Amino acid sequence: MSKANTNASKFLSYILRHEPESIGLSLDTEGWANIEELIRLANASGNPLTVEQLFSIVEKDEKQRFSLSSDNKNIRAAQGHSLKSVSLDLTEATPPTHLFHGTAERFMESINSKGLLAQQRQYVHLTENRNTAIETGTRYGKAVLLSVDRQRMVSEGHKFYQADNSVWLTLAVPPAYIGVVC
Ligand code: HQG
Repeated sequence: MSKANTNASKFLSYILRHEPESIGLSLDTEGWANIEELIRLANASGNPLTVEQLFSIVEKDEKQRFSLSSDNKNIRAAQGHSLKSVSLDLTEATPPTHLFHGTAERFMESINSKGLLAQQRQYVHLTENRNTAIETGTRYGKAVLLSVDRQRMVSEGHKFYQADNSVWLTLAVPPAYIGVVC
C-alpha cells in the first residue's frame, strides 16, 4: 500500500473506531458511516480522501479492517471500536481450538491478576494466527504470546464473536483461562 493510502487507512481507523465526531461525522448504532458524507467531511477537515482511494484501501488492507455495506454506500470498521455508542451486530460463534492474544511483558503482572480486559476497546481481541498475535504484542514492548483455553471458556458460558475480518472477540478472559506460550 502506498504511503498516502497507509496514512488514509490510519485516519479511517481513527475516525471509524474512535473519534467520528472529530470531523463532525455520525455513525449509526452498528458503526456504519455514509461514504459520501465521510469523504466530504474528511476533505473539509484537511484530510484529503477520494472515493477511489477509499475503495482501494478497503480492498487492499492486509487486515481487512473495513467492511462495506452490500450497496457500497456505507463503510465501517470491522473491529477495534472504543465508541460506546456502537454495537456491531455480531453473532455468537465457536472459535477454533487455538486462540492467541499478543501482549507486552510489562502488562503481565496485571494480566496475571485481572485477566485480559478490553481496556479502551469494547472487546478483548484474539486471533488464531500466532504471528499476528506476536506482532500485536510487539506494538507495546517485548511481546508475550498468550493462549486462551476457549474450550473451557465456552463450556463455562463465555461468549465469542467473530468480526467480519476474522478477528475473534470476547468481553474478557479471566486469568484461569490464560496460558503463556512464549
Ligand atoms: C493489554 C490491532 C494490563 C492487552 C490488533 C493489550 C488487534 C492489559 C493492551 C487490535 C490487561 C490493549 C487490538 C490487563 C489486556 N492489564 N494490560 N488486565 N488486559 N491488556 O490496542 O489487543 O492493527 O486496545 O494485552 O491486531 O493490543 O489496530 O488491544 O496489549 O486486533 O487493526 O492492553 O489492534 O489491529 O491494547 O489490539 P489494544 P490489542 P489494528
